[in-house]
Amino acid sequence: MGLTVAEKIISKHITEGEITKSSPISIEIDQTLTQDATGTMAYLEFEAMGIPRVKTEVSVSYVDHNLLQSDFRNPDDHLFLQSIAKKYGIYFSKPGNGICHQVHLERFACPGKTLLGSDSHTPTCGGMGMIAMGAGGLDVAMAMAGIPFNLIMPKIIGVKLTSSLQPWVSARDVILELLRRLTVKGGVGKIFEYFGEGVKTLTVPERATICNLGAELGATTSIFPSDEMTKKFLVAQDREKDWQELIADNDAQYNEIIEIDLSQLEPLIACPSAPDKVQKVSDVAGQKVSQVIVGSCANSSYYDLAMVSNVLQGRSIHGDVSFEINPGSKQVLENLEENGLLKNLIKAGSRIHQSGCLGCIGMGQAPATDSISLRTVTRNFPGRSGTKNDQVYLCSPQTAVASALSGKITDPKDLGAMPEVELPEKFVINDNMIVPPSENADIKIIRGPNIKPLPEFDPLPEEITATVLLKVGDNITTDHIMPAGSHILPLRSNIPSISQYVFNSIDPEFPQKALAYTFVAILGGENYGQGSSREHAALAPRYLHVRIKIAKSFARIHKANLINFGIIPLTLSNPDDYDKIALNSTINIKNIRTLLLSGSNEVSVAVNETDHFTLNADFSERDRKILAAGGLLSWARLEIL
Ligand code: MIC
Ligand code: SF4
Repeated sequence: MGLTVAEKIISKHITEGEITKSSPISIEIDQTLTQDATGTMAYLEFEAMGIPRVKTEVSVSYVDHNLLQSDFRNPDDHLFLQSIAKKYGIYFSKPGNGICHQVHLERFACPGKTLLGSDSHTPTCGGMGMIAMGAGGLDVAMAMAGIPFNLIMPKIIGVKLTSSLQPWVSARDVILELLRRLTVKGGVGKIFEYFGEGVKTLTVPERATICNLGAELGATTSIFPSDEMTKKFLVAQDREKDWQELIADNDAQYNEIIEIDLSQLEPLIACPSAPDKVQKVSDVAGQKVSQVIVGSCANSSYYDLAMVSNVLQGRSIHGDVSFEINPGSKQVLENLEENGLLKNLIKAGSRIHQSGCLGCIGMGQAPATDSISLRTVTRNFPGRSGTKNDQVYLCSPQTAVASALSGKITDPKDLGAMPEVELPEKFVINDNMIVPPSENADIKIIRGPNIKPLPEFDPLPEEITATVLLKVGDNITTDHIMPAGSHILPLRSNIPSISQYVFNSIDPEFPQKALAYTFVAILGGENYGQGSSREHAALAPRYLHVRIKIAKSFARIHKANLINFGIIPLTLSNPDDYDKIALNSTINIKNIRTLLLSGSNEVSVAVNETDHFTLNADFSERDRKILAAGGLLSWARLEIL
């Protein structure tokens, strides 16, 4: 039987398990990436392993999330990251060089390779024909130490693209269409592999946009083949040597096939406050907008900003709109300048910021009260923009610029003929903001006073009696659990301090209450922990004595992070039991350690000493040992390091 592209890459990298769906597998990781917000912790974890130099082919440390040096803490983190990179054999992408996924796609991504990144949008590089996955920082630290990555072999969904996009309809609309059809939990446990004639019409950055936002489906990753289009992009990046053809065999079998006729798509938009609340732009057109942002790892490539520039030529942004450009990378900015495209942006009245995540993660650019903000960013979870009750809509750069011109949500087709965008045959390449690792390992690590050591955690006891201190509904995001934004991001390397913000928007008293108990439990609904890969959403609750999470279902990366930090994620065997467990109930699980280690798939809990429920304990053998040891680092120290 023939193989899909994903299966071809996985079979070259597999070290344990079978390439059949649902089998636990381990795969070798060729490349890693970290960003500053998850990276400081990942490198503290890597240091704790005592390995002298990374064992990957390429590891890159990016600084893109927190660029706001409002006091010493942020620049201290940057220096820490730079010195660690030098010492351990890691490339360092300086603050201002761009968003990790955009820069990685331009300068490091290679067809056929595996990439693990401590950021949930790592699948962006699937646009280059690689298996690129998001994970918690500790999993990335393990990969840097040469330890294979463990996951459950996902289902492979073939997405057949036919025909080609109409003018003004973009790659963004392709993935918005999938989000409309499948919702934010429709991709859990799946790889989306694109094939069909329509694929050939999409450039690598367009493919990257689609793979990037596959993360919002909850997918493990998304992937395109590596073909002539891929070669063209690599030639333009002066990296032709990295190209190899990689296409699915004719008789490859997908677990399921979804078809999208590109010519039938219209401009789409995700309404507040979830990436899957998708409607046609024409159905919500006419609402007044006060802020429009083109940026983020989803949509700030050269093509995106060149399109915006061409649309703006000879025009002016509407008087009531703040129009902001967050370029994906310095390369994008430099090439716009080289090709005379920056001037249209400036003349039209755009606010041009440095390359980075910025408002996408609430680092500035908060919208005004009761106003609509239209963004090309990845997520519009409630409050993520930094404003309470925000109204953030997500759309393509084409829809964004059309709306910035008219002052209201506008279908770009209303602008008449779409301008052509010419992609450079060769980009201007200037890697002077990427610092290569040092050959000399005798480097002093610079550690500012805000960088605190990793907390140590106890092994799992035999019996747990925990209090349910929080009961939440479906689709709780890691932004709810461990918020980001300009006050909180500087604390990412200081667990005692950052833990004070856990569940801040749901129950600001949670941290104080939790510390008063020995064990705390949390009850959630479906898709608990969707969104960001931030391991702080597991690490900080663990610091606050959370030891059990019970939910109807969990998002993949969050579940892995919970296990990595010794919090037991259990699912309700009967979802109706959710209503029977009240806030402040006491939960008792006897023999938990023995049950887990014996491979039992079920545990019985006593609620308030009277009711008894069965919970599913769906774990691999390795997960069980990690939970018993109290977390991945303790287990690794015992068994593999
Ligand atoms: C995000 O988009 O939510 C982030 C910020 O990039 C996160 C990482 C983080 O919280 O540091 C992600 O997607 O993993
Ligand atoms: Fe940065 Fe936003 Fe992309 Fe996350 S989603 S990596 S915050 S640009």
